[in-house]
Amino acid sequence: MENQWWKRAVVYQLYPRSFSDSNGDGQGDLKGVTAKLDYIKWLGVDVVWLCPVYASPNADNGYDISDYYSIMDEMGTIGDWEALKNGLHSRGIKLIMDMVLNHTSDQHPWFIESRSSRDNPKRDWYIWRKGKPDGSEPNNWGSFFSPSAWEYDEKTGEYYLHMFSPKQPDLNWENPDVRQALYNVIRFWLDKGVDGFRFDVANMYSKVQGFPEAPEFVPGSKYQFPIVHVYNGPRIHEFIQEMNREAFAGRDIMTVGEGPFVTPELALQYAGFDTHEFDMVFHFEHVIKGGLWTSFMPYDFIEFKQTLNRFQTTLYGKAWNSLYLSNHDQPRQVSRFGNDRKYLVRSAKLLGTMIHMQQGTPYVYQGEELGMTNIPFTRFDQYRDLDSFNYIAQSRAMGMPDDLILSALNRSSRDNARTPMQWSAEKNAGFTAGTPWIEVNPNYPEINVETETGDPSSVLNYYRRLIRLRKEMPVIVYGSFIPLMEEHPQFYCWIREYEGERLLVVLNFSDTDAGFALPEGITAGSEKRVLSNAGREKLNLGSDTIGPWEAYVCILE
Ligand code: ISL
Ligand code: CA
Repeated sequence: MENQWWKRAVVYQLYPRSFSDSNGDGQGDLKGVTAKLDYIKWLGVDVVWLCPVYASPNADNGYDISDYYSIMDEMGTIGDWEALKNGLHSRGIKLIMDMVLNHTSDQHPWFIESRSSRDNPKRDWYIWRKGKPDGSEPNNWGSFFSPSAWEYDEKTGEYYLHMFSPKQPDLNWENPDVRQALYNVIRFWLDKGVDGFRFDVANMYSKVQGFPEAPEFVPGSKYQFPIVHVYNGPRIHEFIQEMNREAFAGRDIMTVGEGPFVTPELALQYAGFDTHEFDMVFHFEHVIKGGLWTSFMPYDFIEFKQTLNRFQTTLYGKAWNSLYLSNHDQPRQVSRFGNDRKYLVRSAKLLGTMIHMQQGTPYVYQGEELGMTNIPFTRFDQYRDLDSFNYIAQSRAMGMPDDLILSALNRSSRDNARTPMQWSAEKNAGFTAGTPWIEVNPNYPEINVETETGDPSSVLNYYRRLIRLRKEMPVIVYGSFIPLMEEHPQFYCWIREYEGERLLVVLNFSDTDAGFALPEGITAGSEKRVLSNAGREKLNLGSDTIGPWEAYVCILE
């Protein structure tokens, strides 16, 4: 069990559209990524997760696939992809691909056929339903990227289901031919030498058939997110086990399923050591507590700790955690959970320490290792994401004033995470010689790879240390997790324990000093420093003062 490579690995999530542009068209591409492989190697990560690069009209930046077997024009060619894969492999880095199997683009030939007539053989590959007798949608289901989850199709007089945008029709997983076609896709990429997959919304494949009305989720809204009908549906484990068996069992790969609304108990099933589903899941409980679009609200620190601690302790020895605060759908972590003004560097390091010292596989989202922040857009037309546009339209319809909408977007929009990677202090942060598809964050002259590489006290060099430590200390990979001071309003602390070795992690999540004392019942004579983000040499275990956003890690002796 302990020799699976993905347990010891650190994954780097790469959003290629915003990483590096090789030809000056303003969009990142595969050649751009290949040109930066020495940086990725130097960082020390073991795996790259590449967000979708398949053929796509890009309604949702590649999460709307029109051909699973080819590369989108803007990204390059299949030859460019091979060069990237070989470049990674020759450096000892694995490549995992993003797999979007819940839906396709409406431009996918399967859907074009499906919508062509009611008796087309591919009709049943998607989810078509008649409207209600009054002609309205089949039910009240709301989509994540538009009000209704149903789109009316004039030609055949029926509605199709799209849990995301109307350009992303949901596949009908009840149809075994659909499942086989998707397993072929997985096998194709495995045969090309990929080392695993991140499965997009992997707990949405099975929907409650009969399509009942959704209970109220957003009070008073005409359309409601059918959380209970589309997530963790009745056949979900059967489908995932079948996919595991038929498409990838026996291969030495890693799989991670994206799972909004996955509880620790469900994670035991999705990512159990012997459940034959995925190696791990991304749960969302610490980032969308209670629902969607909550990232613009201040978060509840105690609840945040409890949530993460519950995953840590419930999964230990039975299933594997994935560790993240950031990805391409979430605002920048230092802006949301840290202090991106007065304590930018300190709090960025503290958040990295939190992720890397917990039990599971850590994911670093591009730019996180620099301490990249949310972007201070002042106008709607600076935004690019369809989710942001949907939010603007729906909020305006509800009568919300524009300045409030803008301030919510500033804190929550997915575009915060999608601004170009900041390579240097040169024009456009060194991302492109042309005009970037989305504006570069104006803080790039200070926050960038080149400047931070040369600064031993940078966030970047701290991340390199975090990544290296995992290789050197088995307790970080395999240790159990013992939460401490769970009710403390400033501290997030825990102990990891493995083969008699104990690692103490002390994090002050606040702008003020906090008084530390090792809780009663925990005995230690002394401690030996492993890591500090504040130049601390020693910690007095009986009584000490921990500064704002200070992180300290030590071995208890
Ligand atoms: O971003 C969200 C809401 O603001 C999330 O609910 C997001 O839609 C959810 O995490 C699913 O995300 C994945 O599937 C989407 C795609 O847009 C995201 O980029 C992807 O990560 C549809 O494919
Ligand atoms: Ca380009």
